[in-house]
Amino acid sequence: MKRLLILTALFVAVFGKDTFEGHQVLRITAKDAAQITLLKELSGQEDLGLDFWMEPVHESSPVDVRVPFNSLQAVRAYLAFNDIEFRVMIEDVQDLVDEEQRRILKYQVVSTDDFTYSNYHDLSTIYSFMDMLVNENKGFVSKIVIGQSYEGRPLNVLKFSTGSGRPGIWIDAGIHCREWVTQASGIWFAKKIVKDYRVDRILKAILKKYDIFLEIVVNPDGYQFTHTTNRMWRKTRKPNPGSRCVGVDANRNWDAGFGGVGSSNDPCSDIYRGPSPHSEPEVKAIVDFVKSHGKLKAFVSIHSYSQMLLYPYGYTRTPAKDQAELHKVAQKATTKLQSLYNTSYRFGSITTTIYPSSGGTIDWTYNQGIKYSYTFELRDTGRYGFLLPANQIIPTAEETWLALKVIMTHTKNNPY
Ligand code: 0X9
Ligand code: ZN
Repeated sequence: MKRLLILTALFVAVFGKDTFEGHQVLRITAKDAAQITLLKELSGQEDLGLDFWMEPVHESSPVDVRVPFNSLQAVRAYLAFNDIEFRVMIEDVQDLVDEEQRRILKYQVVSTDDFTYSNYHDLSTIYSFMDMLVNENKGFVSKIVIGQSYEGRPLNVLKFSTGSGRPGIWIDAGIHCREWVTQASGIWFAKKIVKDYRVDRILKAILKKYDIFLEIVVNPDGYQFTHTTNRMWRKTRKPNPGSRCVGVDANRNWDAGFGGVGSSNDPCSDIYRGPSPHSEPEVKAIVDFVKSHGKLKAFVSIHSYSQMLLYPYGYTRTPAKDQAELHKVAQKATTKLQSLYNTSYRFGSITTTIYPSSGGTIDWTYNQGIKYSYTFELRDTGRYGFLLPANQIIPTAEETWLALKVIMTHTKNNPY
């Protein structure tokens, strides 16, 4: 094993890429609040380098954590000593990362018909995909640049429109850059829309009244970083003054209960909220767009993983004013989703279904008056987590699309 570690260090030095050799993902099941407290203490031990894929918040939901090889013994001992149950979900994280890398094709695509939707792609390939789609569908698809990322990349939004002066429906993906199935699904949705908008009666009816806006890569700097340097990166890439740690959790950065429960003021935390609301250019760009558009009627922000459809709120236990309606629509959408491949989804408010978390996207959009504000957590439930194999991209996107159409149709049928 020592040789392996030396090799690993060498690999990082030569290729500049973090490796996850020997890292395991453990699923920890806390029995009670006391054990949750013990897990929170564990997560505060920065030297262990733990990466919580699911935060320890309440004993009702398990906690997934990536444990570096060097910390495995200590973590296992800590869990055993405190009589906390766990099992291994991923034996060796690097094996999955390697497999994923092998499948990423580096090739020049000339049309969106040649594009491989069943693969993950790097940022430049996704950006060329968008340009190709726009060129192939002039008059229907256009690209709007809503701002620039911290590192100066364009923040591209695709607009699908068959008329002018219409209200809009917003869909975004990839605010957490390591959730690769979300950007990949976004690409598939874009192509699906251009293939179907003349022939699918449901989509046609939606586009007769609404424009659709799709931001496939909300966090491009982070996405690039997950390809070049650290596959497990979650946050933005802006340095934090006075800290050696980089980045903000863009899903804690919105002005909705900012700084409250389920967020951190520690720049080294993966749920660091940032110095102030909308401090991240990637968030501010959407905020400005939402305000200047003024007529968005549905807002769907796509994450992974855990198979859930969530509505506000995350920062408070107080039910949203429209909870009953949001709940009914979520039920209908998840039923439709399940009808395709029998993928089962839980649904409900963020606080009661996943965990309390403040400063999240859809709490802000809901408070702006966008009633149909939803967050998806796509596949899976933890077998692969953020490393969902590429052969699940298309089925994931297909089933999610059915749910999206339910939400969009409900929005169309219930104008406000
Ligand atoms: O913690 C999160 O940001 C989300 N889970 S994830 O594994 N994709 O990171 C849940 C967020 C719930 N949504 C809001 N608080 N808006
Ligand atoms: Zn996420």
